[in-house]
Amino acid sequence: MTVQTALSAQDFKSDVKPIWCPGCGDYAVLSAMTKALAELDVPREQIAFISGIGCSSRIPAYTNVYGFHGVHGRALAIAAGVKLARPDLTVIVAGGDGDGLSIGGNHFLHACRRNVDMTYVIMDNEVYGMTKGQASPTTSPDWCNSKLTPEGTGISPVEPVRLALAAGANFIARGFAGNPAEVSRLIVEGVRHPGFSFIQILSPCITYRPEEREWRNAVHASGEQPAQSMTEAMHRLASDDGFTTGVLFAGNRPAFMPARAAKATLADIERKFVS
Ligand SMILES: Cc1ncc(C[n+]2csc(CCOP(=O)(O)OP(=O)(O)O)c2C)c(N)n1
Ligand code: SF4
Repeated sequence: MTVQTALSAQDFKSDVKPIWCPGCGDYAVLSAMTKALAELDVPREQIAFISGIGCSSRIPAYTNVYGFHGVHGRALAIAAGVKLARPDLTVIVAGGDGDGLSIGGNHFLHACRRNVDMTYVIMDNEVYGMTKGQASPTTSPDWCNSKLTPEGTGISPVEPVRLALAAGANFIARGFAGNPAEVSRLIVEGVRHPGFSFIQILSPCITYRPEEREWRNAVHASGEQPAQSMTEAMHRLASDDGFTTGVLFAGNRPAFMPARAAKATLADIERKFVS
């Protein structure tokens, strides 16, 4: 890969054609992501885009940067390793609510707490899309999937931004796939903010949750400056309806970076691999 800068959003799209269902919210997230990558103006070879497994986790394949389509629920562990080994890289992680909050829930907590400098995007459709429509941790308790949970799950859903705040994430935002310009801005801000940035993107699964098309009528911009203290953010999020978009919290915790990791050069890492 040659070193280049000042690329357009189109330059960050790969030749691989997405196989998402027509109308899936993830198309808009991809478009917002490539626009954000262009705006960040980081050379392509300096970006690592890491995901788990799920429809949404296919996204790195559709971008023209280094990518790793990993193991279900383990994207954050891989990403933290990449960032600690190569602090010079811009590390972005993406996946679904099932990938990140169910099988990957433990890793999510500790990524927030550890505060490694990377940006995590959850494309939240409140369902397992890839495996044909099971309830996920963000599914509301009364959603009736006739085959699997005919009477709903009856379980309180996880609220990802509240969870992220309680666990220590340093930047928290929410976007909606129907507003890709805002999503793009949130990604840029998340990447530029030091430490662990978490962005929940409400991204409708039109196949298994067609009613999510109505999210467009529910979302509303926060209209406030991001909360800067945890207390203020907790206070605001206590009355959040789950559809407020924008940067919800911007903290000032220093990013985790052990001195030993920051000193390793690419040559050091190569030496370790061959020895
Ligand atoms: C270890 C493991 N367990 C289960 C699966 C099956 N599996 C693949 S994707 C997925 C859930 C996907 O849901 P989500 O992360 O919300 O992404 P979406 O497809 O909705 O974008 C599951 C359970 C798997 N691939 N690996
Ligand atoms: S099943 Fe849902 S999440 Fe998966 S591609 Fe189709 S619309 Fe998107």
